[in-house]
Amino acid sequence: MHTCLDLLAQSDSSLQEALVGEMRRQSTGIELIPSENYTYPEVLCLLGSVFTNKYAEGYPGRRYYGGQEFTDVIENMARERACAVFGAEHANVQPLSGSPMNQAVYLGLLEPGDTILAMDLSHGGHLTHGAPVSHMGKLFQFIRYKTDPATGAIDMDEVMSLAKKHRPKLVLTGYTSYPRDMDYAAFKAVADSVGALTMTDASHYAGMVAGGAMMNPFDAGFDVVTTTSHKSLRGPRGGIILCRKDLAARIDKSVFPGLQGGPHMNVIAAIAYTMKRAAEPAFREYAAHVVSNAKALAARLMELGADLITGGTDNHMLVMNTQTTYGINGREAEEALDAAGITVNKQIVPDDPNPPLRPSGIRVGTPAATTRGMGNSDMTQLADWMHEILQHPNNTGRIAEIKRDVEHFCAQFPVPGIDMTDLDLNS
Ligand code: DSN
Repeated sequence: MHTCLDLLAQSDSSLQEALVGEMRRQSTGIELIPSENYTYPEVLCLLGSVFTNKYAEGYPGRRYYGGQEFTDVIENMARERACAVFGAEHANVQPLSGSPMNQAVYLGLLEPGDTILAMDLSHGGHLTHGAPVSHMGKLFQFIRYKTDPATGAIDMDEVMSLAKKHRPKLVLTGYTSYPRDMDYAAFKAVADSVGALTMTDASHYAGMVAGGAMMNPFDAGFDVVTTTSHKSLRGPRGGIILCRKDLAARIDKSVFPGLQGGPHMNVIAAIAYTMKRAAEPAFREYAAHVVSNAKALAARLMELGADLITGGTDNHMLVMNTQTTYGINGREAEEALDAAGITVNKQIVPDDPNPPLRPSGIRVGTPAATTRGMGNSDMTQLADWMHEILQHPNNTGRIAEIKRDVEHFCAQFPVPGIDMTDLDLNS
């Protein structure tokens, strides 16, 4: 980052100051938002590369502008590597991020007004899975399945009965706030029983699928898998649609020219790099470690009395009901932890009686902490700090002490891509 900081020092010192501030925040605090991660230094380099200058509407070999000899190389590389990592027949790496990625699938494979069976937002689904406030929720007829109140797990009997009743054209799995793996074979059976297509939005857990630590929906015969590239995969902020070969033309046409214009070629270069890393043996170790860290964190928090949705985790995240555990809402919990340099996000829980900006819980995840090299015993320390803070969220003196301990602890775990000597610049 030297060049960037040096350049900004000459031309925009206010921006340089904010950048150094963010670098310091990321280095001295513990990132536990399950959808965040620290990307590779090579990804930061490619994002800031001259590929950002290039327009490349179309696809490799079929572009609407000249000068594509290198953009074609990187896009083909990204597509081929993504197919190899996930065992897919076709990949589209142009979606600008997660929302257009999912929209492109619905618009490419369905007609407006068609029915989609997907997970309810408050039970862990995503806005693009048909929340009434989303444009997709207005354009398509979404039927929402929920989790079983007794276990917190998806109720497959309910999924089957909703499918029989509403006969969806698409059965959608995937989540942003649910701490378990999916029974893809059961979802496929539901879809087959009504002749529906199957899709998983694996954005949160694609890193664990790539690394073999969670199940791969294609093994159960799924038609489409979507994923953002910046969460557990550690890549740039982008989207990838993986699908069967016979759906490829409809998907590609839906992304461009249906929904988007020029692809972000700097992001596609970075996705190519991310897929190379995801295929390496070290990534398998990383994926397993993310899950073992989440289990260690969950185990210690539960030992201390935490009420976790589904009573634990099989993936990279846990969802805690802070209202029932500590008598505080998710916003109060998020703010108290933030004051100690521990970053989580407030989260609605199933059928939450509270509104989204003051929900009943928080979401906690381990991809970023694992990237920094934190291990199972570090998770115990983290849980102990979290418990103490959440028990006494107004004890500002003690929280300030914990913040100092957190900073000291974090100094052992450098953030990839951040040179600590840069942080002295504006201190
Ligand atoms: N914002 C992402 C998440 O945190 O889960 C999903 O889009």
